Amino acid sequence: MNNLNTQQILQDYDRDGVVVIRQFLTADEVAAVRAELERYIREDLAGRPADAATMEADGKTVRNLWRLELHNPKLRALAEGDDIRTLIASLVHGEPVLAAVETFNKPARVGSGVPYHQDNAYFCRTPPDMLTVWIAIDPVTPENGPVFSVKGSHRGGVLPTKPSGVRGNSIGMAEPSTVPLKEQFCGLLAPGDATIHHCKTIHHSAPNTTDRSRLGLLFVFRGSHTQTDPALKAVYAAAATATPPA
Ligand SMILES: O=C(O)CCC(=O)C(=O)O
Repeated sequence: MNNLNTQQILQDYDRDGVVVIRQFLTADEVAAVRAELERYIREDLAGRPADAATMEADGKTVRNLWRLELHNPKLRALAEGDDIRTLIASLVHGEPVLAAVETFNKPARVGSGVPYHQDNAYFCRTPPDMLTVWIAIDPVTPENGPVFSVKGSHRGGVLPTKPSGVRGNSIGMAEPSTVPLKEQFCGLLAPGDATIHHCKTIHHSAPNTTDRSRLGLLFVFRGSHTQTDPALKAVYAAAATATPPA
């Protein structure tokens, strides 16, 4: 990881609920992640349970890999590196627990969009000390479906939801944000750059209609002091049953 200005990261994250960190992974780490993901899809995925992946509508291209913290020791070890844990501890206000390692592949031409949502509608934790580190493995451009976030939205509650019918993103917001796209934070990233977003930050992304994929690797952490919120969990369970992820 690059030398970090932790104070600046904390300040931006607290204010906006999303922060960008350039060169979070080195070029060598990005190359190793890409090679490992390609190998995993080619050699291991068929032997994993159905909930290890969500496919795009073509039925053959990977939209998401899930539960890599269980299925892939190399990627788990990367997420659990000391530098990352130290940074995350200050953002989740406690001891970080790695909750998930996953991908949003957004493949060329067939990569689907992600509806407006807040992650805590899925994570259901209280207090909401949970976040996602979203690491670009491919360049993220205005054209290939960058993640847009509504700055400051983490300071409100979890807004009303509705089942989205989108495989891999079963629960969306009942109403999209009224903040115009041009005022939202747009995560334009070079390979190795990352964003970190709070679990209540409203975000979404468009389909990828370009000829280049937009692969993102995600590390999700929670503070060890967080608990499941039963009310949020009941709403999520109903949506996940209506649209199973795999
Ligand atoms: O990668 C995307 O397009 C969406 C990612 C997302 O929803 C998330 O990081 O929680």
